[in-house]
Amino acid sequence: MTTPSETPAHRYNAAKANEIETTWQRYWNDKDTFNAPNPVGDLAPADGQQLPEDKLFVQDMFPYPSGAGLHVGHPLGYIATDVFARYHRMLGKNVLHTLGYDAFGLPAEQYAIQTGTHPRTTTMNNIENMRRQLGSLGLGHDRRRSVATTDPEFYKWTQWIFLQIYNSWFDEDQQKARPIAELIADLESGARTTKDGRVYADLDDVAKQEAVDEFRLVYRSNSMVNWCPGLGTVLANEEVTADGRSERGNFPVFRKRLSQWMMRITAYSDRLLDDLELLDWPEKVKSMQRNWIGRSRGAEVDFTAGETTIRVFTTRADTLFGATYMAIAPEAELAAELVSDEPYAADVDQRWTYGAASPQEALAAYRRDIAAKSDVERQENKDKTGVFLGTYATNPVNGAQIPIFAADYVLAGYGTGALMAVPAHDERDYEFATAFGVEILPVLDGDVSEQAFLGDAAHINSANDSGLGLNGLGKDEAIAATIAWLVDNERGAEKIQYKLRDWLFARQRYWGEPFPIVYDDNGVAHALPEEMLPVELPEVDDYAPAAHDPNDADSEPQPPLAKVTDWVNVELDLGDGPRTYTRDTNVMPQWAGSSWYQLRYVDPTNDEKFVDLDNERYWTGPQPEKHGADDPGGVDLYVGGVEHAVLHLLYSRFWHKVLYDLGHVSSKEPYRRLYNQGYIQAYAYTDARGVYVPAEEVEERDGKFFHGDEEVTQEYGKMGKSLKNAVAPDDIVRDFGADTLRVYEMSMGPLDTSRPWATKDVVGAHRFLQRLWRLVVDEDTGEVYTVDAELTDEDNKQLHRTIAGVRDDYANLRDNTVVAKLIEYVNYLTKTYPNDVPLAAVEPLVVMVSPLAPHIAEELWSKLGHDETITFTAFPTFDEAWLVDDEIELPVQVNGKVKARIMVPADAGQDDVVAVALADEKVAALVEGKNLVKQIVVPGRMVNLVVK
Ligand code: ANZ
Repeated sequence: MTTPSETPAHRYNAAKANEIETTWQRYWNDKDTFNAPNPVGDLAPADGQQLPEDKLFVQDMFPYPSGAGLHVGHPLGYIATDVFARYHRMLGKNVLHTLGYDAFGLPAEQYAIQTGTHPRTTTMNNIENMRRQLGSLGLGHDRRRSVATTDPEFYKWTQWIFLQIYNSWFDEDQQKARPIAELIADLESGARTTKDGRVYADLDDVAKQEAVDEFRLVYRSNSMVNWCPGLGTVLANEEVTADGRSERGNFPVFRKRLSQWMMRITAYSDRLLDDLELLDWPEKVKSMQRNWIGRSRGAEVDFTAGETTIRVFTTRADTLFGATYMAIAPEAELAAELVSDEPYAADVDQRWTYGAASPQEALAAYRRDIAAKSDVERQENKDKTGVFLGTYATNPVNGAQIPIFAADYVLAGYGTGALMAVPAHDERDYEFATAFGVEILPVLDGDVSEQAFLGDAAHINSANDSGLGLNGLGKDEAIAATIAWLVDNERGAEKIQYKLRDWLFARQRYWGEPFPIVYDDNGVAHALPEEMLPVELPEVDDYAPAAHDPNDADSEPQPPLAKVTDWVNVELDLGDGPRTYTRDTNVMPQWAGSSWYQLRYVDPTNDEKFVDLDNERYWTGPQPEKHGADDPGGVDLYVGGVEHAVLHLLYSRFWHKVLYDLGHVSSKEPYRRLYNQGYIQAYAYTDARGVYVPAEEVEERDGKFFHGDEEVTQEYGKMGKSLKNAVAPDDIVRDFGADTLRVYEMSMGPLDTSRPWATKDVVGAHRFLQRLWRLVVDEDTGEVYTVDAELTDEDNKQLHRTIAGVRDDYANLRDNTVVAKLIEYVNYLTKTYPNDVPLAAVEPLVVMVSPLAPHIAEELWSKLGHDETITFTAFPTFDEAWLVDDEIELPVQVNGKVKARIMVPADAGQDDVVAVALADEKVAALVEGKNLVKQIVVPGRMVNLVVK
């Protein structure tokens, strides 16, 4: 935007806005305006001054410092939290608000592999760029608290927390984590036995260590992972395509059992589920967490096949009489145990044999074919597959002999990895039974001719000679009766099952936190003592994991760190003299740092502890007086996208609970209140080939869209570089100023809904700020217009209403309606006082504007004669008296129909109201010459006149 020569010298335009913004951003930086003091430690006030008891900790979800920089969609939440933080500073609260960087991860590493640039260099550059972009928006962050997960001073504590978790076990009786030393003491004294019931004292040293390891909250396990030899790494399920290849590179992916670090999050299933009740979170997110944890109540039932017991988990024990086959996860040990070593009988159904001569061959071929399928695929595939194992099981309730299959819709990792199939009443079993010609036997009184009957109905065909009779019973009674019978006959028990799996906690990559673990000559793992932290990432020249023959399923991952032999092999004294060890060469997954960063914000420079308990208690401790007796504590407001509903928010709750159990924090939960902001979306345009064209070059003509002469197709959705529709905040700041961008983004609609970006609408927000400026400042001279006049009653009414409404809106994150109310008030003042606005009307306005548009507010505030920043000025209060309407409108009914509306004083008596009604022209005409037989006044609501 250029400034034509006739433009007044002191007009609020882009140039003016940029000048003001630079000035105030520098001021805030120089004065450390947004530094929030701590009770104790480095960040405590120097003079020992008391902190305000009232505090607010507001936090944005941790961004990844991407090389692409920010587009205008990213700061939506950051602006909203800044407005919220600024508002609360004006209420006298000590406000903690900062922003750090979740900076480990794949993009920097991929870039390093391609270019040889150290990921730290890339990461630091990206952080620098983001800081600059965010700084230009005037976000009031405490910069001392801005951490990056990649800083050794930060990841030292990530490793320390890992060790806390590693050195703990979960006491089922107390339902909490306890130090592993307490377990060892119990084992040594004989108060407890090992997991498999052995006496600890009888074991040798290695067996002792193994027995203890089985209890730890961090453990190594052989688990199935997606191994991609071509990329040299294991992949997450989301990184594998439907046909079992890597999303990146299109290499084959194999399901492989690998020894991996796991975290025992499942120990916390009940607490993670039950404590959701304590949280002020969107119901949607709570229910996503509930589903993810997936607690089902059911029963375990034992079937037998020869010597072998097949234990299944079922939520419908009441349907046992309808079990007509069993299905086992193909990769389960049990399948190998049960498979017959005889060839298939000559009369076996051909559909059951997988084209093989024997069950063993069939199972082997089947296992190979499904190795690459993901769990989701296996569950959702309607075309059921499987192989008959050549053996039969005995149904415990009626002795029926039912065939046993291996089928991939049974998951190895859920329940017992085996199920009793009741095709009549389970959709997946129905599909399988239909495909394989297995009997479908109804045990509920419903139609099963076309599909499984899933409704509720009385039981049929369900009785045996040994005291179990379910016929005629409903579901709950029948389940209870069956379980009681199973328990009496020692064939089963009640069981609670969870969907939640333990957390696979290792990656074979470079750019992550190294594990504080070394192995001795016997391969026994040792946790490093605290003094040896951080274990720093070694410098390397080659960031790539060792590649393998892409088709070699038997190859083993060799992480990049394994190549750094002089780092891997170390001599350490772990208490028994110097010895040589080898380091663990995995790194932690990207979720590690974000699982606890809020605690570091609280005490970022503490080098004695990850957070001092006094500081933690002040910022995130429970506040029963304020939030009720059940308050778990935690960050006061956490704002971010709903895409983090499960993983991040479940992992951080888990870590927090362990830290709570061990006494390191006073809060039970990391985030007391969660708010999901919507997204800024945008139109994108594709040409005839389906290729994106730059959105800013597209023109609309007669409802059609053109790029040059070519008509293009409009889509609506995400904003991003690849869609060529990203708008950089830098451009909007340059063309309008940061305050305009802030006001525009906040005014687009309710914060929790998504909205389309429209650069052409930004000017509306800019004009509002221009009007505000003009109300106070003479555009020609730069002098202020304000006068020391008394406010009229109408002025007071407008002002106090605005204050009341705006306070309520700010407190509830309704910044869009704040903007609407401020616009209205500015318009009122502009009309009433074009160039002599009373100071008493305009000072509170400037204060009210300041959370939204802090730079212009600071400038006006200083023009109005204040020397100090507006940041801590008390937010205006209102007088209730000005909120009551002195006149109200009432409808007047004559013989039941509304005929007129009258204005009466709010406190008018009944007789006065009737008098005003009768004086109304229309009413008078209707009443004239008639008898007024009844007059009813419903105060504040209406007048009803009956005439004859
Ligand atoms: C018999 C039955 C009859 C079942 C019926 C359901 C309906 P939720 O509720 O999700 O916990 N199941 C058990 N183990 C399985 C595994 N490893 N892979 C796939 N499915 C498995 O699911 C529990 C039900 O899922 C169990 O109850 C079992 O089928 C199946 F009319 O048993 B049911």
